[in-house]
Amino acid sequence: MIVGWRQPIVTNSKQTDIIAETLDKFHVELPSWGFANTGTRFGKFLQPAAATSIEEKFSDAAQVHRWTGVCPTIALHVLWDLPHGVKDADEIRTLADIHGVRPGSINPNVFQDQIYKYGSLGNPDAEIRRAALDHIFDSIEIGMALGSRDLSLWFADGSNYPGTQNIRHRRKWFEDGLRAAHARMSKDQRMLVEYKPFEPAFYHTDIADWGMALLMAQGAGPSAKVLVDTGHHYQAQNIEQIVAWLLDLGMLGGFHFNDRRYADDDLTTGSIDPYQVFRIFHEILHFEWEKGIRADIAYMIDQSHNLKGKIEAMIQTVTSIMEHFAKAALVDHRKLAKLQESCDLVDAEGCLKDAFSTDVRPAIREWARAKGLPEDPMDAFRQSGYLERITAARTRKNMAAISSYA
Ligand code: PSV
Ligand code: MN
Repeated sequence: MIVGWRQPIVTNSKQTDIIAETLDKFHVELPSWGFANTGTRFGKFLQPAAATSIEEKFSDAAQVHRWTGVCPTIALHVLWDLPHGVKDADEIRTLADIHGVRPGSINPNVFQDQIYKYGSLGNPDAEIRRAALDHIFDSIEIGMALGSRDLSLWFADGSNYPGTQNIRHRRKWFEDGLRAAHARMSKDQRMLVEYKPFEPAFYHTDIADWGMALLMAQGAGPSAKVLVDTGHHYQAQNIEQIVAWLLDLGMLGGFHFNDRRYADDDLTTGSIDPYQVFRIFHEILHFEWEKGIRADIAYMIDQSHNLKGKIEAMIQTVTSIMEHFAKAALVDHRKLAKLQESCDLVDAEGCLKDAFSTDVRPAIREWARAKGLPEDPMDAFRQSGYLERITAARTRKNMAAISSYA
């Protein structure tokens, strides 16, 4: 006998049923930008198989969905994916039909153009604020044309040097802009307001944290909610507490999943702090159990890998997210609620840890088998020959981009 070694906790048949039921209802959205060549501000390492067009992004996203079964939608970034605005909607619809992946959240881009050097909706220049708002209006129209519900707003606005911007004026301009955007949306659309405490602005960011995003969303109108990007927090911030508060206030709209070591690192979800992913899912599933309702949350991935193969990185992420969601579903909510009431600290924490320590992979494999999906999505993808095909088809295009860098 090896002293100190404990048998891993594996699922029993009741738990396998719980996991199957949970995964049946689970979807996570893929980011179109996760399939294209992207990099850091120091440079890009271009990949021969990276997607070079919106068609290739749909095709790659469809692969992830095909092997995992839980990614039926793809988030679109307007300037990158629909450069001609709503005129590109027909092409997107055709691609969705061909590849069997629907357009998901629509992400306006009010950070890339030269005019946004000093901000978009927070810019002191009223004409630039207007240009940003017009782009957001166009994005709302795209959402309507594609039947996609969520308008996902992230702003790079802020300043780099103390004293250089009027923080209060900018706050008001944001409030006005978001209210105007909300008034443009149809009743079926939602606005998600994302926050970020740093980068690219390093002194102040106009929507820096969940409290500011909450106030902005509440000020915009009833269909505006907060989007939590797990990378957009300071070290040691308790993200699951933010999640619990937003749930309780009916203001949690969605997630951008990734992981972080230092800042907004875009690391594979669960690669650095898997327990945190679990704790976030636990807060959601415990809320749903207690209230007897399903929280209306858009689960989305926001990762763009520079070093790992892009499709493999996405499959690895989706698999990790499924595992942590499944583990969170195994928490004995009734028992935990009682232990919390009686402040039975050791056993309450143990109850959480038992679920976290359970090896859910056999149950997920069983679920996949029952769905006609491969038990090992990564292996199925590797066996499919897709990567070899796209590498052959795309290398020249991607290499041309490399030589244009030289
Ligand atoms: C910004 O860091 C962000 O998290 C926003 O969600 C953007 O839309 C996305 O990354 C891609 O740049
Ligand atoms: Mn994000």
